[in-house]
Amino acid sequence: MRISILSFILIASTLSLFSQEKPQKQLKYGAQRIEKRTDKAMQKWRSNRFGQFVTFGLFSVPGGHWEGKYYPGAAEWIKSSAKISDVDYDSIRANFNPTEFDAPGMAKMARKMGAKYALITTKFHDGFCIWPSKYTDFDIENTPYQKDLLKEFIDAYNKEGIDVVFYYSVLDWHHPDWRYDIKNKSDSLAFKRYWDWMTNQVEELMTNYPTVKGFWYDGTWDASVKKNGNYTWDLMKKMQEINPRIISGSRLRADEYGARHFDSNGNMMGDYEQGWERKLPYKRMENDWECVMTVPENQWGYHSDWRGHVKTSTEVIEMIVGSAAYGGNFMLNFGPKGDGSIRNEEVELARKIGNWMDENGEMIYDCEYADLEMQKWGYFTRKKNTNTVYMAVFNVPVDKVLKMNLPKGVKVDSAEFLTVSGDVEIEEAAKNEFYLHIPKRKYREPFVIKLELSSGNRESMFYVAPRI
Ligand code: FHN
Repeated sequence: MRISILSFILIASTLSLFSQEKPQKQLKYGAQRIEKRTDKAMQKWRSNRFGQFVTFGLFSVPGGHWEGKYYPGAAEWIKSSAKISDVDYDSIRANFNPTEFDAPGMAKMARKMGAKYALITTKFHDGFCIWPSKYTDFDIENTPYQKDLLKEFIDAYNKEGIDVVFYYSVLDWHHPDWRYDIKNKSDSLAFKRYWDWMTNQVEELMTNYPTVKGFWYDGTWDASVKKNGNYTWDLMKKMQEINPRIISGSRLRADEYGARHFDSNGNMMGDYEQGWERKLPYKRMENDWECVMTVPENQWGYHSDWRGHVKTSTEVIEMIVGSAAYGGNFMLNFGPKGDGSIRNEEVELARKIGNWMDENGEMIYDCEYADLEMQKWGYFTRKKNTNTVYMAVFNVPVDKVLKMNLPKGVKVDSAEFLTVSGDVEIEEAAKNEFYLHIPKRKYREPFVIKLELSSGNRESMFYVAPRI
């Protein structure tokens, strides 16, 4: 008896220990808000769902080769991987002349691919700026090209109705005041100078290109940034002062304890989760999020010699769908060549994706997580704040029967192919279980079925979409 009382006390105290909420820290530089942003700018960002990432800069010239040697790593890192001296790297700048950079052509290609927003590397880790910056000579103005490439890009993309976001690397291999860590007073002073310089550049970008919708910061993982979380807060506030609608991902931020992306209380810092690089969550997400993806395994800047697996259009389409299905955005990277032209593989890929998006984009744009049990044949998305649900079918069962379990009381009122011909027959096979019979033939491409769902006699619909 004594033992059982003792064990009871032990179990009870253990349980109460687990049920206790983690003590929250008082943070000065943590998350700015807990809930999602609801303003128009963020709603637009969210409804975009699919975008184009453009990685372009001096590194696009060597394209993964230096002094006759092939470097298999990410081509945009060649300065670091080939240990190129500052002087040698600067010789690329002195000859940089991307005369084939056809911004209007690229923008048209992006629009036809279905991209609703685009991202471009304004300054990569190498520190080179693709706009004429009054804060550095290491910029496009000091190349044979001379013209403002960033302006060409943003004007052309905006003209095609595409929003533009700026990639900006905080890490800077070129600036003398950049520090990886802060070990003494002099590091601290240098890093402060660097941060002020960088803030000026951001202000310059926001002032000179006022239609920019957001900033995509990168290279924020070093100790210098983590030890100065307040700087990241200040930069965020500065941007909001200039443009209250500006959107910034979680990569910029660190709190006073050095926690990145999510503060020490677990709350996201920034407007969307920016950690999904070359991977997707494939689960319900609390926050807005975005995946950025390369075409080969890990090449962002132009590499003349792609080795290993190169993604097919079907794979990419599945990722676009897989992102929308879990309430996220998807960005596909393009790495123009050193002369500014786009490689054929990327042109072809964009064309194939565009064909599919043109017919099926209805299930991507302005769509959200459907809150339905995903099935082996593919993914559900749901048109925002409606009971219109889409099924994207990637794996067609041999018997051509698409099964689904729906929440209690939910019914399939109608089901029809979005673009392929033929009828879809609805069978209510069991309680909460529906079978869709599709024509018995070969399906060569992923296809979409549009459903109208209802909750029968129940008063409320099966899912009350959050009004975001
Ligand atoms: O180091 C970069 C890399 O080159 C590329 O730009 C990616 C894109 O998300 N970001 C960094 C690594 O996280």
